[in-house]
Amino acid sequence: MKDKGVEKIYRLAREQYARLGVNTEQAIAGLRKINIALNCWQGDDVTGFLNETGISGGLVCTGSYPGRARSGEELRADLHKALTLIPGRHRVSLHAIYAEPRRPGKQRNELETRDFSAWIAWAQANRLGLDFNGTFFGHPLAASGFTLSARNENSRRFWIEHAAACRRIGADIGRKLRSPCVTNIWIPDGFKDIPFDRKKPREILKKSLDEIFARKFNPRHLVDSLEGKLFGIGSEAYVAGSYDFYLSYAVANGKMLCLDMGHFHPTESVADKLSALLLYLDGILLHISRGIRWDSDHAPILSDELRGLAEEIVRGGFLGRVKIGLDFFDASINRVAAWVIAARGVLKAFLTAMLEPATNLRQMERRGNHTGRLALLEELKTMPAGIVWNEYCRRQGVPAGIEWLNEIKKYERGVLTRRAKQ
Ligand code: RNT
Ligand code: ZN
Repeated sequence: MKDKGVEKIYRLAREQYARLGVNTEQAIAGLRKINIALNCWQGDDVTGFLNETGISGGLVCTGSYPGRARSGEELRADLHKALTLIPGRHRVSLHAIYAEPRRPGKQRNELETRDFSAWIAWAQANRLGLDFNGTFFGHPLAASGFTLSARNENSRRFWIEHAAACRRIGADIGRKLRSPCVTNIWIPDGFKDIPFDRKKPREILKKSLDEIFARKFNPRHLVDSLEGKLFGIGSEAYVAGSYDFYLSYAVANGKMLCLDMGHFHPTESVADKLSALLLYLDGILLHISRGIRWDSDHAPILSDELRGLAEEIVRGGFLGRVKIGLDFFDASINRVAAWVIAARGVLKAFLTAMLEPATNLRQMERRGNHTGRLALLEELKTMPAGIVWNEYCRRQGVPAGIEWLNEIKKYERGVLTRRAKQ
């Protein structure tokens, strides 16, 4: 639709919201402040550039859509394309395997900031923040299924050194980009079958983390985060770094906890956890993902689950303490489109959360008017949030509505398909 049309319809939607006591301009201003970290690993099916054994750690990426990025240049070009179709200013989350060392064969425990200099220069040029993740999988020293909780001291040492390298890199990135680099640790450690000793790996993991975090960095440069999991492929019976483990560790040591939406029992609500956790934790990192039947890492969509999460963050006033990252990998659809669908979905979830008549709803609840609360919440579901969204996109100079897909089609014809033929 032409710009004039979008604006005109927006004015009607603004009035409709105003009648409920909602200021759409305030919601638009709030939405501008939200940064989402696009997960770089969606662009190449979690392969990376280090020519090691590739994905595993129980992670599975299915599909063979043409055009997977095979180098830093290709991956950055794809991310750039996606970012032009997502309104607002965002971030990119890297994994250690996306290093581009000059010397081939550089080991993960030897990685240095200069191995990420192309990413840093690109982020500076595009005014993007960067976050970071250690890569504790897809490596011969992770083949036993244990890394930071390994009984084998050689392996454990290697992974401690890797984590230490990641933190040094993260701190440098945060300093150079003047924005704290959230540096996340997720390890695949666990048993496929029922363990006899559940205690030992956790004791070792605690010791390893204590060694890793002994070095202190300026929190304006580096923020550490820890990601637990319920189970994985190959760690069905036991996961050393469980939710309970990391929650306790994070509270005791002032670390950020990472909640991945695919890492809980399917009936467990991540949204409901926030107001409890944030009474004790300074901050939370979200890995926004969509599991279907298991931790399948589908691209996030505007689901009730995602909306519920955004609502909790907005209602609780937690925006300053919750870092929003994407975590999924789907090679069955256009990988660049997947980022756009995911990020636009997340932003729409935040927009609808910001379009709630919070004062009114809070007052009803306080007065015990549960009928009114339910009625109003139902009414909100069919309010014209999509029109406010289109206006926001128009103001940000990003295609409103499904028009963004034309840009992807052009990119697919001009870049991705050609890539696949090379
Ligand atoms: C694995 C974790 C982890 C990874 C990425 C690649 O279950 O979710 O965050 O998905 O780091
Ligand atoms: Zn995750």
